[in-house]
Amino acid sequence: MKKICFLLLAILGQVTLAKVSYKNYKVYSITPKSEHALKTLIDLETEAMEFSPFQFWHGPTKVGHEVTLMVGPEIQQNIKNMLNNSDFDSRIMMDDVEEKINNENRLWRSDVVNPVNWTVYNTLDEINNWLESLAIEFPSYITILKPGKTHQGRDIVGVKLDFSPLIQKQVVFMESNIHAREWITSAVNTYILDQFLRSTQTDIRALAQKYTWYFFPVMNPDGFVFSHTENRMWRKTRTRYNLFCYGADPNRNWGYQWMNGGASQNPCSDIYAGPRPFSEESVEVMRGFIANITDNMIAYLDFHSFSQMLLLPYGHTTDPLDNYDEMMKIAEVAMAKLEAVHRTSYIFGNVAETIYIAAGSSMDWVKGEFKVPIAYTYELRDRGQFGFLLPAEQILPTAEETLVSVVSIFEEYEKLHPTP
Ligand code: 0X9
Ligand code: ZN
Repeated sequence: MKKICFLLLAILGQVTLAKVSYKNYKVYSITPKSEHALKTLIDLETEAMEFSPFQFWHGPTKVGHEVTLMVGPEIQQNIKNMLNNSDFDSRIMMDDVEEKINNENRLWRSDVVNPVNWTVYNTLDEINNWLESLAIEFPSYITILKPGKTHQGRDIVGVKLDFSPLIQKQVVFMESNIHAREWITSAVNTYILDQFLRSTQTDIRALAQKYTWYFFPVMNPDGFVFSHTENRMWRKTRTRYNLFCYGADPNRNWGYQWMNGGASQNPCSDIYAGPRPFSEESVEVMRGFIANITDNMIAYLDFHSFSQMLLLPYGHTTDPLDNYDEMMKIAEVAMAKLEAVHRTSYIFGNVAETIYIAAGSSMDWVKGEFKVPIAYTYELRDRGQFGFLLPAEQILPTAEETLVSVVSIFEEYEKLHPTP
């Protein structure tokens, strides 16, 4: 009996204390070719628990649509058996996830006071300290914002950038890292902010000065810290929902078409929508903040990874938006400009059509409630070679090409709606 208790304690200790290892985890790209194959994948997804030795990076949606599945060594053989069937197309995308995690940040890390330089991925403290340093360096233009706290008591930190605070302008909101593990997204967001402050390029200067900007590089600080310290593949918030499972998906928790497709009521699922809309403190805080600045909001951009896509609302339906044609036209030009920088190709279109049905996102809430004219979700690099574990040497090129496309979005919009 004593022995068993000891063993149990040891296992629990493993589970709660040690950093999760993904040694010998593989990532499969799988395409279900029949309804039966699709159902097998959906059943597997429903089974997923917090400590299951597998995790969907992109969940099953429909026949013919690619799924990304990470698989631990203990069930490798079972998955192989499952896939050994003409109902599935499959290939291995990644051989050892832990090796990719170890290589992700391997560049030289400077020990100067300010380590945000887009050659490594930064921690929450580093990002927040950097934002504070901008407020000191550019006191006339930058205001630090702390609209409230997360479930674990962390500040959600953002900045307002305004080059002419006395003149009222339209507002743009830029969010990233609502999903914890998508580290490239806050790196790109902070790069854009930095360029708006320092670039001497005329098109960038003109854009920066034209609007009032809100940057929130880390929308989900609790999850982000957890993805740095405990589990690199963490996606959700950190609210405890039962004995084993934590977190709701903060991009399924917003109160527009909540739970209307592509979301789950299982607290152990990676797309758990939460017990009710705005149940997550961080989401509730940002709802209050954003609702106060929408009067004059012209654009809402949110950054995710990975897949190389530019997505238009909505996530619950394939019905076109009121300004669908315009949004598609702008996307086409912006993605061509993006591709011209480093030959990175993007696809674009409605969320539900291009990626999958997904209701309850921040972008859909902003678009649905406030009819903000420009609303896009980026799925940044790559297409799956590294997935969420994009090597740090790709931060700068990813950020450069994304900035070019952001400039283009606003230029194209201006052409369609010239300001007098
Ligand atoms: O599933 C998501 O939340 C996003 N993809 S990710 O792989 N980064 O998790 C897609 C968001 C789709 N956006 C809307 N529903 N508007
Ligand atoms: Zn995401």
